[in-house]
Amino acid sequence: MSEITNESGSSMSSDTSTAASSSSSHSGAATAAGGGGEELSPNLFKKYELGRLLGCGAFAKVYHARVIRNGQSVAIKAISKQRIQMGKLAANIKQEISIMRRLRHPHIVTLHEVLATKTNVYCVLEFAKGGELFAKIAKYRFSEELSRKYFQQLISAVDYCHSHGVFHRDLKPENLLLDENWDLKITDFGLSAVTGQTRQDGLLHTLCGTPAYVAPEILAKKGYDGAKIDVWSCGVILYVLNAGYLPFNDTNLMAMYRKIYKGEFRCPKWTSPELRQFLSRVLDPNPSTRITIHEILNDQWFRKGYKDINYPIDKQFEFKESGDESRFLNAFDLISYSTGADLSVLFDYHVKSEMFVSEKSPATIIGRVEAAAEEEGMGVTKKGMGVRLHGQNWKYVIMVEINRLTEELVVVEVKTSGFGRDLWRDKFKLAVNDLVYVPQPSLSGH
Ligand code: ISQ
Repeated sequence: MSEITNESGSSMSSDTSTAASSSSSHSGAATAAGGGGEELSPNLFKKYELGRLLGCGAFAKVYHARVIRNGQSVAIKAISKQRIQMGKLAANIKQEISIMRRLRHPHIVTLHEVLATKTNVYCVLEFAKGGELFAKIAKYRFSEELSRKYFQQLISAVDYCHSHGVFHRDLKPENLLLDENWDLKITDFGLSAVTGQTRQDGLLHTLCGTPAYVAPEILAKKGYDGAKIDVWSCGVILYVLNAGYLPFNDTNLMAMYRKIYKGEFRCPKWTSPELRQFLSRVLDPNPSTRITIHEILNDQWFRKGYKDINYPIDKQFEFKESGDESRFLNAFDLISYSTGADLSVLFDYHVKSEMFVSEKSPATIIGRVEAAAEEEGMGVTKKGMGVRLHGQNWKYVIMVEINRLTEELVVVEVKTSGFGRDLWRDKFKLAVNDLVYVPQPSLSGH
């Protein structure tokens, strides 16, 4: 028997660690495993009957489930606590949960409740019966009207998020689901940032997002405006809805980045002149001239058939307001850290990557890195257009790789592990700081 805690902090007992039995009425549930590989009972928390696996990512698995009391469908996201013990990631999950609790919109997947065992955290989510929008795009080519309808629903939800100080930052078709009416539902706020995370310059600084959807200013790694990032991703999504394929794509990652950087895309022949014109304003590589959400909401192409969406609150699942915003997080914290063991050492091999763009030559950048390595007494091994720095007999490593982005610019990717990460942050970053390219606002927008 293991202890289960619900979002209000109260406890109940349930057998969650036993291997799944054949009592499940859903095929595919019999050997369901939690986000951490834990075997889940098909009778989860004596409250949910676990069904088939809907999807899985690096840190979580999503299952279909039914509320035993009323048979209602839900999606349960099982997140491995062992994996989220890695300081920052734990903060991400907590942030995801607290963000989702604050958002109520017809086109955003609702978080019903959060439960936890010693090993997993379970987010009980609204079930989107229609599955991934992405799967539909792969099957059908959408008409301009249908593309516009989904884009309108997307923008309505994104506008709502932004007005609540929340930026998604990882919008892509895979994060867009459809409900039983084939209406849009946005999910996965694991990478989103709240306004409070900006630095003094008011810009966000975490490298995030999926390459094909990443905005050019993220590549520049000089801080960016979360709202403009989301507008860019919405533009990529609109392009995919209309074309059925990505606007910026290449088997070579650097070639793809180059196209993103230049905002270089071609619309398929069936694209109307109005949509072409609109896309060029959304996929403007210059964030300062890129169309804003406010301007989108007033755009002629966008407004066709658009009715402002109301935000009805689903009373059945409405959270009881305790007036104490930290109550839930306290309960979550307690469970998260109650295993007692410091597992961070387990994840020391975990490699983290960050990038910056530079106008300097690879030789200049490598020279600067090597000089700093010498000061730190680290070993240096040259590798292609890059260098590997190692300390304490390769116990910690910093890998610096350089790739050309344009004729003038290179992308420097820095991979760190263990103590190497601290060293890069505290010593090396300072040594290369003045080599980082700062984009100049252009008047033409390109
Ligand atoms: C809701 N319904 C279907 C699939 C899902 C995947 C992730 C999160 C929520 C979901």
